[in-house]
Amino acid sequence: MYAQLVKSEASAEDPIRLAEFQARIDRGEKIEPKDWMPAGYRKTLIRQIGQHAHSEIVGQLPEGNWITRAPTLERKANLLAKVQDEAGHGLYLYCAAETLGVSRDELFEMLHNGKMKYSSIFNYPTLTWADMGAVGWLVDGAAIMNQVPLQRTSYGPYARAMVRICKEESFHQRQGYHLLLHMMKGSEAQQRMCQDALNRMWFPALMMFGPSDKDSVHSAQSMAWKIKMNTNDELRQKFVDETVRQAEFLGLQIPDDALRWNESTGHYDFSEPDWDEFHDVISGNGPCNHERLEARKSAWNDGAWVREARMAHAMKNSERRLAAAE
Ligand code: BYC
Repeated sequence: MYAQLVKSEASAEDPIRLAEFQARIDRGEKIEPKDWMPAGYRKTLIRQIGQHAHSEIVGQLPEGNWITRAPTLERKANLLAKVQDEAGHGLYLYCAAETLGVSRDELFEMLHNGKMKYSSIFNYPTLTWADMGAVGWLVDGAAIMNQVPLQRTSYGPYARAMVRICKEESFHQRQGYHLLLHMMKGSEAQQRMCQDALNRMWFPALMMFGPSDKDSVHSAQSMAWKIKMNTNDELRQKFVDETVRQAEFLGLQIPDDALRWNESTGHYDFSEPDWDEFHDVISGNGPCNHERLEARKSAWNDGAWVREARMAHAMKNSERRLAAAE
């Protein structure tokens, strides 16, 4: 459905219309669903918002795995609330994507057949309880760094969805950090578990910001359209600068020998992630890609009866309303 929309828009694009659209973006105006937009703008938004929505619901899986094993009732309640929040974020984002003319079914189909991506980070396993802390601290921390500027993105429904998401992400980040603070006051075995979680998650967290700027395919156009507000490297650097101090406070060591404060730039220097590993993971060959996708596909298939029952109920209701009107 949306493919046809994009095609017809592309054929109707003339330079004056494109220039007017760009002028609106440059003036900082929000673009709303019924406004005219270039086909590429619509397509890029569907790709980014869709990928973001998929990341939220796939992101429930590594943490959902630990709800039954949380060590206290309070931790269990926190984790449960966080995982439920991620489902909510998925819903706001799918709704924002739908305003662009793509249906929820089309988005799920593209997730299931591998045409659309979700964040690379969720293809790594969560092996210990300390991973729940590291996910909150690093993964939600990276998400906040990326998403706070998106509250000012040019597409109205996306910008508005991001406001609530960011508020909730900051609770998520703090619950992760609090969990690690608590464990770091515990036994040596618990402290080792925290360090091990950081060792495994540090570079995958850096990969969440996408390839380095020189290899980023979409950044230049997305920034001109204010779909993205910062480059991948700018946000990665900001994340490193803030996270190093948080690691020091926890008493944890960032697993990077090249990490050091650079007086002249006013930032930390750090090692690049292994980009071959990144490309492997985003092309479907990470440690948990298969498991994650299978879990999403089964959830979709197992829920078919609910969707059918709701459709049947809606049909009956509308038939009743029609009969009453006659
Ligand atoms: N994982 O030209 P580039 C969350 C793909 S947090 C997978 O730089 P772009 C959550 C990219 O899609 C995560 N794929 O792309 C947190 C493109 O491939 P296609 C979700 C990645 O779009 C806690 C290709 O690489 N957040 O939800 O300008 C708990 C070239 O890259 C990744 C968002 O999605 C990656 N890490 O920039 C639960 C935020 N990086 O599409 C949930 C919004 C790159 O051409 N998204 N690729 O096949 C963005 O800001 C941007 O889409 C990115 C990538 C910075 C991620």
